[in-house]
Amino acid sequence: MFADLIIRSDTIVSCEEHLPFKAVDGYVAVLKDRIQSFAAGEAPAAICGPDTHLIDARGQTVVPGLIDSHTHLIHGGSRENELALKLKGASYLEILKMGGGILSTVAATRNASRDELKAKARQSLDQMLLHGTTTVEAKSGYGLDLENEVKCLELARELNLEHPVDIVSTYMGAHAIPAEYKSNPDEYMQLMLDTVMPYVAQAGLAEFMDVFCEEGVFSPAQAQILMEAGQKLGFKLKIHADEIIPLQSAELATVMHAISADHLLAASDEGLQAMQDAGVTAVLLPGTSFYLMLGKYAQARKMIDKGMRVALASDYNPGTCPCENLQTVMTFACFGMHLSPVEILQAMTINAAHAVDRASEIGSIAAGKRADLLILNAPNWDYVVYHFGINHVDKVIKNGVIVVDNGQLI
Ligand code: IZC
Ligand code: ZN
Repeated sequence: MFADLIIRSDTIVSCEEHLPFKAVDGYVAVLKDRIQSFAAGEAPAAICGPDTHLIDARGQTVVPGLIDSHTHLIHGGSRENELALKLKGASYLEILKMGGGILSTVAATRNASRDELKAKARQSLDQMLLHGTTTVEAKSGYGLDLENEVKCLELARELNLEHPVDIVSTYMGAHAIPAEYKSNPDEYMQLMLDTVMPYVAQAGLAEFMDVFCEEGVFSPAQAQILMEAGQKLGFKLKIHADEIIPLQSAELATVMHAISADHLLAASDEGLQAMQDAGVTAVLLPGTSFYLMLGKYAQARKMIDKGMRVALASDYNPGTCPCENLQTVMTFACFGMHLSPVEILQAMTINAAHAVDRASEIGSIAAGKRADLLILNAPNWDYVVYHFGINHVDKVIKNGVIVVDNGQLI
């Protein structure tokens, strides 16, 4: 069968499961939306037909499309007003307690029309794609009530169909206690358990469920109740675990067979070991550590050295990481967490695919997988992390189609 597209490069990093990743001097052949074959050397004549599009990417680097496995994509408004408070020393949880933070974004999201929210999210998806992200996990959690959570999840579903970036949808009603339930949080728990979660599950609006387990937000006991109910409804689980205050949520993630536990700056050694034993992926968000001015990062070096599966994501959200660009996150992962460029690549490709339970479909260059590929203006992968602050993307191929060319959206 003739390929639709063949990319020839001397530096193809396929990102199959385990390090070390060796760059291959070879070709990637694409047929329809899939990788037809990937091998060293020249493409055989048998797959080069008269209509096969050839891209000569020698001198450039080819890698799988990046997967951003943790974002809060759909929201109204922005929170630059918090910057002055933060610079004066107000902490994230203090701002939230004052009714700011997430709750101000909830108000902006509820007040925004569908069209406004969609246009804003579309702009973010464009930025992600331009910087090499081809699949993004997107959490709800700024509507909180039934109407507005459903509004945001339906928009994610529409955008998934309309935009080249694939969206993996997560219901996160357990993101904050809404202002109207401030004095009665149990009633909000009941609203999620009795009404919102069954509706979202029944309508097929989310594949995952996530809980912000944090002091003053949802306790581990509340998180467990929600996760058990979510599991019964068929959601796969994620948890914002041990970000600021240690609450043994890494342990909870393991008990609940979550697909991932995210953040983990304050996770205990036992919790990390339990995650490793149970195969729970650690999703680390160094852009957030930087932006919260925490002066520390999750212990990525230790986690990787002990053999845990680590993914890196943006946490794109209006409060703690207003940044869609995974290449920026690479900078913090390298210079903050001391991860090597290939460890970072693994954490944003195959390991991130595991974090969204899509490892058989995406995350590496292998025959049969989706043809999600980046062609980078860099002579080797290390160069991409080394030369920070610019966009290295030349071309993005999504499902076999060139959607970014010469650094521009098509
Ligand atoms: O809007 O602050 N951490 N949720 C949990 C967030 C950050 C997003 C936000
Ligand atoms: Zn988050």
